[in-house]
Amino acid sequence: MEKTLVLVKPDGVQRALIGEIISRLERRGLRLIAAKFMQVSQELAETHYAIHKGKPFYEGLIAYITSAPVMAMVWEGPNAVAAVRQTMGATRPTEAAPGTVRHDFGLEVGRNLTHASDTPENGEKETALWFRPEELVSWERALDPWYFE
Ligand code: DAT
Ligand code: MG
Repeated sequence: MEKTLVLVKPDGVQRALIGEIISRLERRGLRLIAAKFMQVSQELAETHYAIHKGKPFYEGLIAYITSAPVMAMVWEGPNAVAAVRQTMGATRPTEAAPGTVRHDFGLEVGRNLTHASDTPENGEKETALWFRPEELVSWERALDPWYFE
């Protein structure tokens, strides 16, 4: 089953949007397999965003993600990566489609509320970066056959 790492970033936590964001993913039919509320270390932030090192927004991005706790989660399901990216919307809230999290709650790219893995490979890599294997819960929902064909 495809996995994706989802973060409710510090602005989402401070604005009390954790429940709203989880609710949207639950209603979509995705299955939660791991979650923790945590303060992100400088080291984890730098590893997670290593691909953006050197870009003009990098320092601000690291400061943002470490500025308050985040809600880190792993969700799984068929096409979980694409489904969650779609639910979150485009990186810039002003380019995100109406009905997406970033559109409905955001204004600026530097306060875009969530992270979601961008490929299935990164879903696996980011899951391994943020969670220990024993923190992942393998389970079946009674309603899985009504969400997953
Ligand atoms: P996404 O979070 O949609 O996967 P990304 O991986 O390209 O986007 O960038 C990671 C984060 O960095 C993004 O959520 C917000 C910030 N960011 C990206 N591009 C930016 C830009 N041009 N100016 C400011 N912040 C930016
Ligand atoms: Mg990204």
